[in-house]
Amino acid sequence: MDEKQHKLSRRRLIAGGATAGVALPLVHQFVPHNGAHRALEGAEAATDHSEHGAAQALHGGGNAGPTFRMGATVDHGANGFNPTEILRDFDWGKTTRLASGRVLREWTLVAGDREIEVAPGVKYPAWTYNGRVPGPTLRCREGELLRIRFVNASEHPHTIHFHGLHPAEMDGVPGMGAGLVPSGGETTYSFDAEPFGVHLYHCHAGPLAEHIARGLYGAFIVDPKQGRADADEQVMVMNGFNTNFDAEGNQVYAVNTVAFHYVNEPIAVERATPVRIYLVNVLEYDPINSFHIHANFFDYYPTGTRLEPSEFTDTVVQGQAQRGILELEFPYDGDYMFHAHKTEFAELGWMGLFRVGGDNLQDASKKAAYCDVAELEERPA
Ligand SMILES: [Cu+2]
Repeated sequence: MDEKQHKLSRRRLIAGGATAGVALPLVHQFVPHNGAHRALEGAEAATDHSEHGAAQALHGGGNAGPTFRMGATVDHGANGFNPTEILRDFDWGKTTRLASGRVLREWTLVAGDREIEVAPGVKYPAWTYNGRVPGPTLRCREGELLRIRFVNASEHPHTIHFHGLHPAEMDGVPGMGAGLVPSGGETTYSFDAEPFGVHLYHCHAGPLAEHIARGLYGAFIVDPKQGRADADEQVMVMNGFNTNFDAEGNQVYAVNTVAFHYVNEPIAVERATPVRIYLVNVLEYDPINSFHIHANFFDYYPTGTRLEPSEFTDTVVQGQAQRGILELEFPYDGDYMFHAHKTEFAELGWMGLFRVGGDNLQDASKKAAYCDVAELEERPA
């Protein structure tokens, strides 16, 4: 394709949401091959705001700047959820003690249809659990009895399929137990909380790929009986949006739905303090996803089902429905990127920053102190 055509396509991706409410009519293959992103709206904004430091300057998207407009953010109010809140929002449900002494933990999940903004100006007609994507992070403790009332307020039939150990009739798939729950219908899933680990739930109606891709999924965490050590706990659901509905890859990638959200609002963490990330990959239409942290390493517990880590690394790869727990501490203050090390995904939104130790490194004078080499003394070689 020629450059003009190329640029037009990219512009449609970036600004297309201005036409709002409809899927973006762009051709997927234009996206991954656009290595040298031109000085579109985004790059200009990044240049304008360069004095604000790393959050803007380190953005993906090639030399000229980001893929999406920098400085712009989505309307979290209209979306009805904010990824900064989703990050540390664990839904423990409502508990009662049964006569046997056992804990019964209950939730209600309501499926619905809702347009959400997944990148600045990019609207997507999502299907949601409890009005958000990802759905609520359901959290419980090993051995409890769980009961999930599912109400289908969407116009389409859906289910909830949980990963975990349970009888076939509680599996949330068509043709078994309650099977497909029609629009306006409801059912209740009930099973034991096992095994401990980080799991997920998602709709299992067909066509399955679309029912997942539209947003019907969430993290499901079962704590070990003895609990886990104190940490700054976070949940990251890696997802994407096939905004042109061709079922070939995605045009927007993210953790917790909104492209570049944690670049615009870095995740504040304390130095030398344990951080535990429950990482889940639900990405549809792409075979793999990954998580990479800069300038640090983490202990990795695949599926979180063992108490000893399998690996000490800075990068982990997950296929769809793979998940795990990452434990790490940040030894130094500053801003540290994390992103898919499938760099195509990073440039299309799957990127964020941890901000360690507050805003001190965003002070422009401090930055100049170590960036400016002009005043260094000359010395003989
Ligand atoms: Cu569904």
